[in-house]
Amino acid sequence: NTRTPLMAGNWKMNLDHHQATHTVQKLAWTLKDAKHDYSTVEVAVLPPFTDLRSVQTLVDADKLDVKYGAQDVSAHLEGAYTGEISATMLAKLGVTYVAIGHSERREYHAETDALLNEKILAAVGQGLAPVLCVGEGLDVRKAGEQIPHTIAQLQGALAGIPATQLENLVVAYEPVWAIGTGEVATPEDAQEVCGAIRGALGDLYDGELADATRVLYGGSVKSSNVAAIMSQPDVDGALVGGASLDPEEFAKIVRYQA
Ligand code: G2H
Repeated sequence: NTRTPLMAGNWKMNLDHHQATHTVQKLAWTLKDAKHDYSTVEVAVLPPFTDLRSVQTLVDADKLDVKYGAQDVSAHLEGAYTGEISATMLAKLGVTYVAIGHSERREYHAETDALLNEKILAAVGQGLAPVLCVGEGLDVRKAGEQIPHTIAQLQGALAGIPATQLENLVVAYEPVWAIGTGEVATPEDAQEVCGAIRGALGDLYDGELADATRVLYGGSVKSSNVAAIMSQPDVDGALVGGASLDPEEFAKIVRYQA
């Protein structure tokens, strides 16, 4: 396949803007020392909103190949929505990616598939690449319903959005039971659902879109387990939480082939 692997660090609510600058600088230096070729594995960080301007300034000044993104976006483009951040604002900051529907947003902010659908439209309308997060909780996994559950989330979030707007779509499969728990899905578990996601994209759209869309795995990825997960044919990268806060560890994850 022609999909360039993507390693995206989801910092969640960690690292202030000083720490963000240090972390990205250290990551870039470590990858430079390792002579990392960013065209073989793409690297992105998703810092808190308050860090984005600092990260942009650093990336521009040092001409870094590290991309950056946001962890959420408003469904609205402007107006009386106190506390929200729009896709237009993110686009102005040079943001490439935006996570949409992370399980922590679904759980703590009651985000529904219908809302995520609007957020995806807002993001792609401003040229941002959505990283749509899907995945089942433990009860669903125990019932063996992980595929229908995850595909229903995918269908709900993409409902009515034409393929022409999804050229930059990324999907992240994050089994909730594996998030921040140290409990990692087996490579076969990851492949099973990532493959089903690609199949569903083919059914919803066509083989071309399914083939071009990167499907990431997320959930307790670290340097010691990333290679096995990446060996699976339908896993095109990782959404990394805790392990992305340490730039040396994250660089090792990026360099999983080395
Ligand atoms: C899942 C993941 C990053 P962690 O939330 O999105 O976090 O790697 O800490 O399990």
